[in-house]
Amino acid sequence: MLGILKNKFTTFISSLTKKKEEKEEKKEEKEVNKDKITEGNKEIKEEKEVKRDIIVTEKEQVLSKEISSEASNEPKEKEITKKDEIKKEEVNKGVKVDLSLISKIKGIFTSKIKLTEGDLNPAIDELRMNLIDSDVAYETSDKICRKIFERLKDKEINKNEVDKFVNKEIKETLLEILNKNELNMKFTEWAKTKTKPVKIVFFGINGTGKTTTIAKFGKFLLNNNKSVVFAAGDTFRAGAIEQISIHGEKLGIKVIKQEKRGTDAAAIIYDAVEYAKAHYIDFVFADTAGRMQTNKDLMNEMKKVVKVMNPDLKVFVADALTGNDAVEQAREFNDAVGIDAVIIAKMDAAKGGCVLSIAHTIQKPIIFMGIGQNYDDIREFDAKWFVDEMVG
Ligand SMILES: Nc1nc2c(ncn2[C@@H]2O[C@H](COP(=O)(O)OP(=O)(O)OP(=O)(O)O)[C@@H](O)[C@H]2O)c(=O)[nH]1
Ligand SMILES: [Mg+2]
Repeated sequence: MLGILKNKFTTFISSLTKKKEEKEEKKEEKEVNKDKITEGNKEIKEEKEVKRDIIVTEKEQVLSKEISSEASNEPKEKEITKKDEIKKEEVNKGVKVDLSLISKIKGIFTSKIKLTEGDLNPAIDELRMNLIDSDVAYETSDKICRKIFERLKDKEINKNEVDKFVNKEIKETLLEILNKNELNMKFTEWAKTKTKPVKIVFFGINGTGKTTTIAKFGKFLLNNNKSVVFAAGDTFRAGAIEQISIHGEKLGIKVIKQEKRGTDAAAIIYDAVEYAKAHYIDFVFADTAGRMQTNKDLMNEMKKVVKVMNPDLKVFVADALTGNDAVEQAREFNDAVGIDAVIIAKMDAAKGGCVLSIAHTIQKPIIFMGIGQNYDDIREFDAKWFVDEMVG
């Protein structure tokens, strides 16, 4: 599901690591060449010195022979001492090479590298394009990239830990975006802080997955030993009342409804809340008609529902497949009634980028994800899990 996004981040990390490695290799190559040149120069110099010493020794010998007519052992001794020195130099030369080798090997494990602006810019530009390609809105991609750039710029990192470091910084950046979460706890924990019945209304445009999500969410609560009642608040679309009734029947959940299409949605939802109070039911879920943010009448109906129901949670159901449109819709619904939380449906079929965009744009918690068409295809949103899935 998040494979594509994951690819983008791993490409980014490995491109940075590779770039750094290539640079380091070139640097090492240059150093080795420099060493070779220095070593060569040294050898030439030493050779010259040895030659000069030998000439000097020969000259000394001639001179000493000239000065003293008596045969003396001195020049021979001198010759032996010189030979020893030459040998010593050769041994020293060998030790020097060994030492530089050891320090080089050690350097591979300990030396640090710096991620410069020059290293980062092309990789960040590519990451930005890749995120946009994965349905992350431009604004959000840019924000993520700028944050990552600031975190990485001029950081000194152990050479063999570049990928680990970059990976950690990306994850922290994404968590910062996703953790703008006022629920900030598991849904069931949050629900315990509310008085019974906990009232939740679901909004969104046509076909995003509201009714299916209500059914799956209801099943989730039943699994957690909670009771729930549905309000058939979509009185606009033909077949909507029947659709939620069928779900209710299959799951054994009571549905409060008016058979007649066009009935006041707020009145049905009010009845459902009264029913829950009278029967000590834990939750009331109100379905609503799908609406375009441009449809004034339906948007006004939504405001009326909010006024009458006074919900504990106004949930926006986003369709992950609509990418950037979902972000725009979330913003407009939020402006109209103030969204408290988001459920992202159809994540099983989407690239997943809209999770980041919605969290960043409306700064509201994502509480659940729809991951298929069966009742059990819903999971509580966990930012850490999501980020681990994305970045690896
Ligand atoms: N693959 C997949 N399909 C989903 C998911 N959630 C909902 N759907 C499908 O999306 C379609 C629309 O779902 P509904 O629940 O009817 O959407 P709605 O928002 O209530 O639509 P309206 O009532 O017309 O506004 C259905 O075919 C669902 O099976 C999901 O998580 N994954
Ligand atoms: Mg519906």
